[in-house]
Amino acid sequence: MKITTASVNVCSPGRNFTTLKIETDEGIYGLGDGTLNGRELAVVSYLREHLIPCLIGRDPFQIEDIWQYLYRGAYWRRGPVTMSAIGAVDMALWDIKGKALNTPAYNLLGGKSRNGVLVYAHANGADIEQTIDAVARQIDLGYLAVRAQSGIPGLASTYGVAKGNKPYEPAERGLPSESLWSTEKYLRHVPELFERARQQFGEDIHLLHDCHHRLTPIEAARLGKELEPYHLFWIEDPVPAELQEGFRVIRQHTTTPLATGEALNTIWDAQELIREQWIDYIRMTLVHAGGFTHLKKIADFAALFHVRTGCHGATDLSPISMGAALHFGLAIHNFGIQEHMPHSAETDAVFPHQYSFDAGYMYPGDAPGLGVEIDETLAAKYPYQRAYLPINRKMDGTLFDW
Ligand code: EZ4
Ligand code: CO
Repeated sequence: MKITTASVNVCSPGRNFTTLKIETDEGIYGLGDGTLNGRELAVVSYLREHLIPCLIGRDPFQIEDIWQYLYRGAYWRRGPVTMSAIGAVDMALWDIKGKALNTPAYNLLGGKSRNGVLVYAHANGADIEQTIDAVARQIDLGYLAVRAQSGIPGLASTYGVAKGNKPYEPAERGLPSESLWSTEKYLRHVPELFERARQQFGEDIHLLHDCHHRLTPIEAARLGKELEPYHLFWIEDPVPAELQEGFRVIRQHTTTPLATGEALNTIWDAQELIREQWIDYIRMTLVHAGGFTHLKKIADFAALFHVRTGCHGATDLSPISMGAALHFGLAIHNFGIQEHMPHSAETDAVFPHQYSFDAGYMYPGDAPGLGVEIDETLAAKYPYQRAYLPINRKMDGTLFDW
């Protein structure tokens, strides 16, 4: 089999998605997600100008060699743009191989290690009571694990909290919006939220929280300690993760489990975090971390150090990524949990898929390959629109982490 052509589709059914389609001389094609929220066209250009020309004529079954060719062969390595582009190619190649061998991708990864993929839902509200109501709604839908984010008194807006009862997930069209942040107000508020949540829901439900990179290590240590009585499943991204050693400080002070990695791209970004056992869950995704070929190596390395996966799965990743993540989560042994935000109806219509949710678990389906398609005619009705993630400043105007 040979790759004959490849093309990139960017559509915006509510938000932007980048899809790579690789076609072969046997009529089989594969799809990969290359979406990088707020920086989409950098990946599109990387694919169109630099990767696709290298793919034509290659045997799509030589996945490892193609991966190494694109990664090592560039000389310039790592980073979100490069790794998302390689991730899209890799996903599409696994899709082709599954279709060619007439088997779902999880079988190419070693087969099922479990019956279903535990997922966590998002719940948010303007204040604690509204957040508690939102958690209750997710439990009613059948979720066994829920991430809770609440508005903070004295702050007009914060990460994770939508205006009204809508699902939350930027980017926004137009130039970046700006919000104001106070770590002091945040740290006072969060333990109260989880005290209230445990009173309401008992111990059986898994509760999670995303700090979204906004604390210093010692602040995160304090939060982790104060949350210990409420037995969170994890706190996520307590600090920005460029400084892997920052996690050592947090770890010395708290038994609250730690998760990070949604903004990391290679094993080199996380190897100390994992080897030193400073985290419990690694959140890198197939799309932003070089596809199955690379994430499998990260997961296998993590397994040696009792670190499990907790892959990012917000709605800024396309349904192709979601489907792929479910094959991955079903197959690998050290799976922990998978993030799940349902996509909008428009997005689901553009990307018809085999995956499903039932009673807290998701299932990738048994279609060959990834089991996610794209309706190109419908996609064409939603042209790309520039959008940005928000900017965050401290109360005095200092630019801060969003
Ligand atoms: O902010 O995917 O856990 N989920 C997250 C997401 C990220 C977005 C960035 O594009 O942190 O909401
Ligand atoms: Co996050």
